[in-house]
Amino acid sequence: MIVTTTCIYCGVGCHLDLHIRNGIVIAVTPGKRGPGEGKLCIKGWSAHEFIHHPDRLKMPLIKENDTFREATWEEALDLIAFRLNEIKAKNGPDSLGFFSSAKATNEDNYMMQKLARAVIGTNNVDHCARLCHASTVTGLVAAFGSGAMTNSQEDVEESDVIFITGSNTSEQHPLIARRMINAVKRGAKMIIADPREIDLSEYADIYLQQHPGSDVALLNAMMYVILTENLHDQKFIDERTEGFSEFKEAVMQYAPEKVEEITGVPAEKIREAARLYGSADKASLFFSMGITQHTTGVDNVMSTANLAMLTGNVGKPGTGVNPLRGQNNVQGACDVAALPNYLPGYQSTTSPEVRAQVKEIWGVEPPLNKGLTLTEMMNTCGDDIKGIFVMGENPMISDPDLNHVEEQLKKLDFLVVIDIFMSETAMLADVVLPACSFAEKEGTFTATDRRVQRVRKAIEPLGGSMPDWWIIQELGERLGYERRFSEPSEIMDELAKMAPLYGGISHKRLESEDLRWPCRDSGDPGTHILHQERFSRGKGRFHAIEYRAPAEVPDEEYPYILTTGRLLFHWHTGTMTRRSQTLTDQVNQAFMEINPVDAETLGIVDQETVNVASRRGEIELKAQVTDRIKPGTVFIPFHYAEAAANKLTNNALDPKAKIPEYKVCAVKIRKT
Ligand SMILES: Nc1nc2c(c(=O)[nH]1)N[C@H]1C(S)=C(S)[C@@H](COP(=O)(O)OP(=O)(O)OC[C@H]3O[C@@H](n4cnc5c(=O)[nH]c(N)nc54)[C@H](O)[C@@H]3O)O[C@H]1N2
Ligand SMILES: Nc1nc2c(c(=O)[nH]1)N[C@H]1C(S)=C(S)[C@@H](COP(=O)(O)OP(=O)(O)OC[C@H]3O[C@@H](n4cnc5c(=O)[nH]c(N)nc54)[C@H](O)[C@@H]3O)O[C@H]1N2
Ligand code: SF4
Ligand SMILES: [Mo]
Repeated sequence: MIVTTTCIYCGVGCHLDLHIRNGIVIAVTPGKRGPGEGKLCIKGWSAHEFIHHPDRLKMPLIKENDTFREATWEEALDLIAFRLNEIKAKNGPDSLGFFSSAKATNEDNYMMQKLARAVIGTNNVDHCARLCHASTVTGLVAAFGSGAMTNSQEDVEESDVIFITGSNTSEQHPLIARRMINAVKRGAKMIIADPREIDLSEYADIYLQQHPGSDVALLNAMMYVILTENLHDQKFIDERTEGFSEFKEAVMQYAPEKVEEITGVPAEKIREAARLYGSADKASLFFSMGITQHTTGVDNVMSTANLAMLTGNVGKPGTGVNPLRGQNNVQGACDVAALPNYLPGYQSTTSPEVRAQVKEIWGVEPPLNKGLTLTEMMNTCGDDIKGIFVMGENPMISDPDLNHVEEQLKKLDFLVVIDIFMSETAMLADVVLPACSFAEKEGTFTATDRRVQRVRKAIEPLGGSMPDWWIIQELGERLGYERRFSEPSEIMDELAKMAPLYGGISHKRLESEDLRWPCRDSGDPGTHILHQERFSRGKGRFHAIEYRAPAEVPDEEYPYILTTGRLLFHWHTGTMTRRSQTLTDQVNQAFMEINPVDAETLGIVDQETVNVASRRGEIELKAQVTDRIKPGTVFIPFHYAEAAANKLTNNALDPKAKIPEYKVCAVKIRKT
């Protein structure tokens, strides 16, 4: 039997054909339709390997005297309901926090934010988007009125110039990189700006290797050149935007010669890149974590929006500002409002009309108090926050400054984790609940380009595991809320009633149609390109942005910049990919990339073990000597618990989006 579903790993959203024999998923082949166009990357091909892993959680677990014992669902859910009620009665609803999951379906996430809001009565609900594209949502909402990718994946093949910055596309969004390469083969030009030489640089006409954290200066200098050489689109600026004159005044302070000192990129190369992007008929811009994960994340994002508006590259095919969303369903988790400051469909938590409509559907009024972000909840454990309920996140590896995270989580009165494996975070929990994997449940994921796609049940739940939406509904019932849904399609119908962006989306339609939101009613075919006639907010807004240095810069004691990220073969905290033979055969050991010049200064040879320390912690791992990375900067992937990069990273946050600065901190390195 073959069941077609959507890939569990990245936001490209390739279709997987799961091959089932005797209730076991024995292989994956590419689905014929969908964004992958009949192709998959290696993670997709091996996505079945973790599903039946013997480590899968099979029964609810309750911790007693520091050890877990198995429990029935009844007992575990009763206990959780009792403890949540107790904490709420004593400290109020805002003493509880909910971490939702970009790995789970839209329906699971909708249920989670509804549990927080309608059942408990708090807006304290958030998820890993905070660590990821929070700055995108804040920055692009301010500039355009919508935080989503403006264009569609296939659309990049129409670009004349593709500008990629802070996205290692061929490793992190492989099937989008494939389309970019197709475009280059067809004659498109490519510009890459990245402190680390990524595989796609091979195809780049211009490669800029800026210092980490210097993007505002770099983008401002490109815009300086575009303005002084008259490459801007005055008609677009006049008709479609506002705020141009303050913006221009700010940018005119960033001559490439001055910016060369801040970025380390020769002025002439900045000019070349600006001319290429500025004179294109259709230029598209792609970014990801290299832009967002900074204390200046929102500024960086707004700068990309400035550049696109300045040259009229929004609202047409082959153009746009395209934040590549990471997790399989991070776009959807945001859409359904697993975020503290929105109701489903990015509707205001304070608007009286929205609140009235939500009340009518939910039967209870949504809370008015301002919700805390994930990073704020983590920082206030033990004080404001007494209990945290986690679904499908592993902050004990993925949050910044892990020693601090551990200290904080240990201050809680109560921690619940729902996961498919015993993650490092689950180990700290009072109760652990076993979730079904994506292969065992129905639902939808929303891909990076707003495309809502079906997830289909291919096998029965393994062990005693249950789907996340079911678990939350059971808990909600114990907390006094009615049981409404017998299957996920009904949850989607409630979402569609509430969120106009999803108004026309149903499981039934998705069987035969490719729908991208906004899709407002049953006759709406969905939207491939946003902001075509007008921006979502009316006029596009330019922002005057000044360069600010990262929160922590190298000094005598900590002389190197550490930047962190990921590899093609592994997924975040490794719970799934490190249980996949095909992927661990490729690489399964922590390492740090260091430039030969720095290696020589430190007397380090390739594959030697080194100790890397920041002000917050230290780890030991192998040095990989390579000139992919520039002198003065080192790179560590954050997948490995045994040498966790996040023991070193800085918990400094962007003031608006509250995203941590994963991409820059100061470290020292020594031989062991
Ligand atoms: N194989 C695999 N794929 C994944 C993931 C995974 O874990 N494994 N995770 C998914 C998720 S959730 C996400 S969010 C995406 C992330 O996808 P990406 O953002 O592409 O991945 P990263 O490795 O975090 O870093 C991106 C790039 O930013 C560069 N960079 C570092 N500092 C700076 C800077 O200051 N400025 C600029 N302009 N660039 C900088 C890095 O050198 C790197 O090339 O990937 C998704 N895809
Ligand atoms: N140093 C550094 N740290 C980073 C980053 C970085 O670039 N550098 N990037 C950040 C980014 S962009 C992100 S998105 C975060 C990711 O951080 P996390 O979301 O914490 O990382 P994941 O490993 O994807 O965790 C997902 C969890 O969900 C579980 N899971 C899988 N499927 C299901 C399911 O159906 N139901 C349930 N309940 N659980 C399931 C998995 O086993 C896993 O434990 O990491 C952030 N951390
Ligand atoms: S590109 Fe992304 S969605 Fe496609 S197979 Fe690879 S991980 Fe899955
Ligand atoms: Mo992410």
